[in-house]
Amino acid sequence: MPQYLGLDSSTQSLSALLIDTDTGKVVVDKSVNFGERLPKYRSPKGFLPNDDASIKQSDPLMWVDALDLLLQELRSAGVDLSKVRGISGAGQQHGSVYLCRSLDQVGDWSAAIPLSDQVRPLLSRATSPIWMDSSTSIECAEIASAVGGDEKVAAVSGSRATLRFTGPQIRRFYKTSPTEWQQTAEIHLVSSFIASVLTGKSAPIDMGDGAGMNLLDLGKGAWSQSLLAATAPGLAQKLKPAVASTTVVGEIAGYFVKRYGFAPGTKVVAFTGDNPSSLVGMGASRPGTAVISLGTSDTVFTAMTAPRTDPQGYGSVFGNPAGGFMSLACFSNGSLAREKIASQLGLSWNDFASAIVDKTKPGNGGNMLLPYFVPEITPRVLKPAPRWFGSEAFVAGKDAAAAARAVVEAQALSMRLHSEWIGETMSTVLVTGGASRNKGILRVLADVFQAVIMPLAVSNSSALGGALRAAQAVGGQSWDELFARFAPPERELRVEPIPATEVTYREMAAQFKQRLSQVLSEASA
Ligand code: ADP
Ligand code: XUL
Repeated sequence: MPQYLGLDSSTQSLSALLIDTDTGKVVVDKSVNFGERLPKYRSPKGFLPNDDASIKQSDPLMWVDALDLLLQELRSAGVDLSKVRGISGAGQQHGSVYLCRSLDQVGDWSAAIPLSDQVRPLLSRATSPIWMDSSTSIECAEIASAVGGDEKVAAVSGSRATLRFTGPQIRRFYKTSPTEWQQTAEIHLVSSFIASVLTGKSAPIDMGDGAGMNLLDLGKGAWSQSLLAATAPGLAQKLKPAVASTTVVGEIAGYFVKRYGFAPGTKVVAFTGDNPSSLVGMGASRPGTAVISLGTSDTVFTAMTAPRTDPQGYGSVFGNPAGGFMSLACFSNGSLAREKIASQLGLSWNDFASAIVDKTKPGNGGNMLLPYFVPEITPRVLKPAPRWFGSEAFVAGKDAAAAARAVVEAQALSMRLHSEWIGETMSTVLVTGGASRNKGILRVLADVFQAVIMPLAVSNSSALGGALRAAQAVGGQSWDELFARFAPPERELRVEPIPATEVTYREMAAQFKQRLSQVLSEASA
C-alpha cells in the first residue's frame, strides 16, 4: 500500500492530497484556508491589505503555520502518515521568500517549537511579494534595457520582463531595501521554500517554476548570467542551481517524523509551480490537451514540445515537470472578480450558475463588462477599471443575472483572445480549480470556445500533480499508468458546446476586442 502525498501551497489555501498507488484511490483530499483558519495573518484572501493596489504581499509564516495545521488535522483525522513513501507538491508561482541563512546551515528543526517560530528569525524580509503584485514596471524596463530589449528577455527566459515574475521583484527589493538585500543569503520560490521547510535543508528551485522568474535560460536549463547581472548584484550567490522537476531533493526532516508520524527517510521530490503541477495532475503533460484552471487566477495552458512565445508579450513559457515546456496565459481577475459580482449582488454559487444557465442567454442581450476589478495581467491593466456597457439597469449594477453572465463571458472571451498565440486547436478543454464545478461557468466556456469542457474528478489538480510526481520519481510508476488511474476526466459532468452560439460569440469577441483596445489606449494616453 505505497502512498504518496501532494501538497499545494496556493494563494488562498494549503491543500494535501494523498494517493494509494495499489488501490488507485485518493485516500485524503483536505485543505486549510488561510483567511478562515489563520485570521491572525490579516489576509482574508491570502495576501496582506495595502493601500497601493499594485502591491500584493503575503506573510510566509502563514504558509508555514498552515503546514503545521494541515498535518495536525490529517493526524487527528487518523491518517497514518508513516505509509507515505514520497512527497512532492506545488506553490503559487512567482512568489519569493528571502532568508538570511541558508537552511543548509541551520540543522534540523526542534520538534518542541512550532515551525513558524523557528523560521521567523531566518527571514531577511518579513513579507513575500506574490504573483498578484504589479509594482515593478520600472524594474521590468530596466532589466529589458540592460539585456538588449524585451524580445531578448523572452528569447532567453520564455517571457518578456513581467511585473509579477521573481526577477523584477528581486530587483525592486534590492533597490528599495539595500540593507535587507545585503542580509539575504538565499532566495526561494514558494515551491522551493515549502520543500526546504519539509526537508530542513535548502531545496533547489525546479525548472518548471524557475521559468517564472525571468532568470532561467530555458534552452540551457540554467540561470542566465546576463539576466542575473541585469537583475541584482550578487544574485547568483543567493540561488542554488535549478534542477529537473523529477529530482529527489531530500528526506523529510525529523520534526515531521516526531510530530506527525512520517517514516524516517521519506523522500521529498522537488516542488514546482501550481500550474506546471496541474498540467501533470490533469494528465495533460503531452501536447494536444488544453487546460483551463479556475482558481484565484484563471489560467489557460497546454504542454508544448518547443518553446513558443506570445508576440503580444503577455503569455509565458514554463518548464513541463514531465519534460519539455508548457505555454500559459494568466488572468488576475479570475475567482476574485466572480466573487465580487456574486457577493455584491447577493448570489450564492448556485444562484450564480442558474443566473447564467436559466435566466440569461448567450450574448447577454448586448450587455458586456470589462471585469478589471484588480490590476490585470492579461492584458496589462495597471489601475483597476471595471467598465460596464449595456442596459441602464445593467450599467447601474442592478441586473444580477446579467452581471453574473457578463463577468464570465468577458473572462472566457479574454481567455479565447489571449490564448490564440498558443496555437493549439481547443476542441476539448479540461478544467480544474475551485470554480470548475460551476455549471454556469462551464456552459459559457463551452460556447465561447466551441469546445467540449471536461472537469476532472479531483478539482485540486495541483496537489494531485504533486502526489503523481512523487509516485513517478520515488515509486518508479509510469506516467501513463498514473494518469489512467488518477486523472480521468469526469465524462458525466462534461458540457458540450451549442453550435448555434458560435456566431454570437464570434461577433461578441470582435466587439470585446474593440472595447478592450479602446480602454487600453485610454489607459496609456
Ligand atoms: P487557489 O488554488 O488559487 O487558492 P482554488 O482553486 O482553491 O484557488 O479556488 C478558490 C476559488 O474558487 C474561491 O476563491 C471561490 O471564488 C471559487 N469557488 C469555489 N466554489 C465555487 C463555485 N461553486 N462556483 C464558482 N466559484 C467557486
Ligand atoms: C501564473 C500565475 C498564477 C499563480 C497563482 O503565472 O501567476 O496562476 O501561479 O496560481
